[in-house]
Amino acid sequence: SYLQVISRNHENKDSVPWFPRKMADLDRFANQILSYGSELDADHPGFTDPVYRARRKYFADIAYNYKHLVYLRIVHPLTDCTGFTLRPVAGLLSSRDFLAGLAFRVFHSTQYIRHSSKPLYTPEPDICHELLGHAPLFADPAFAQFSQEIGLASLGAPDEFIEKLATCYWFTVEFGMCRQNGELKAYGAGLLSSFGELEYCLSDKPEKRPFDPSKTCIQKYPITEYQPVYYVSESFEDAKQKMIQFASTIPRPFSVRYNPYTQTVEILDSK
Ligand code: TIH
Ligand code: FE2
Repeated sequence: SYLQVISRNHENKDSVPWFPRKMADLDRFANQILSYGSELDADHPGFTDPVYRARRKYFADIAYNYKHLVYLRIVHPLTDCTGFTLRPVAGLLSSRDFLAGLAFRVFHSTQYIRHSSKPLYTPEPDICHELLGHAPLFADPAFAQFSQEIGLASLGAPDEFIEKLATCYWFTVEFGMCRQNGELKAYGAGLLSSFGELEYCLSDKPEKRPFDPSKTCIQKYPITEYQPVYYVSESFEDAKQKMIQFASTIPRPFSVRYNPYTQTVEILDSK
């Protein structure tokens, strides 16, 4: 069956890339971060600050050694509302691994704080971004479902679709805007945690387009400056329906369903 062709390195192009099937499988991601969270580039505002660097390393080491169920569960309000949990990560994950976490309602989170010399905007996520930006949204049931749909769609998907899903994630979960009672609002975590960009996105400087996954998924975007384009959803419910529709166009020889009782991904044979 296709299960035999699920492999970690995609030796053969018809094989399905490996993906986590149970919660503890997420422990594997710790060893495959793309860069360690305490290695700062020379242009990072904290580069020449030894106290800041020591603290970054302290947090990265804790995250690196984190195992499912070993640490006490934190952020109870999140868990109570939607079952979403935050899991520390020691550095940047690949899009594939990061999105896979969402299928389990697990959000991989940084722990360090931005350098105090640049409070209004930082190009890298930090604890202000995770807690002020992401946590409140993951406590919303419709938004939690929307996020999990992106995660489920990513499991075993071909690389080109991972990139498209990551782009949809960027323009919704990170930089999404929506309408509420006719008013334009920001809900993306990158906007909520950046006082600078929040003000900018609500001005008439950037372009705003309606969220449509099949178009949004190919939009290029900068990662170190304010976004030139934002995508606007009618509601989280509407965004979710559009995502589900888009996910159904991803070629995959099976479909998946999350079983919350066992915290496992079930594979359904026929699509
Ligand atoms: N730019 C955001 C902030 O300053 O809070 C942080 C990030 C959003 C998305 C990626 S990093
Ligand atoms: Fe984020």
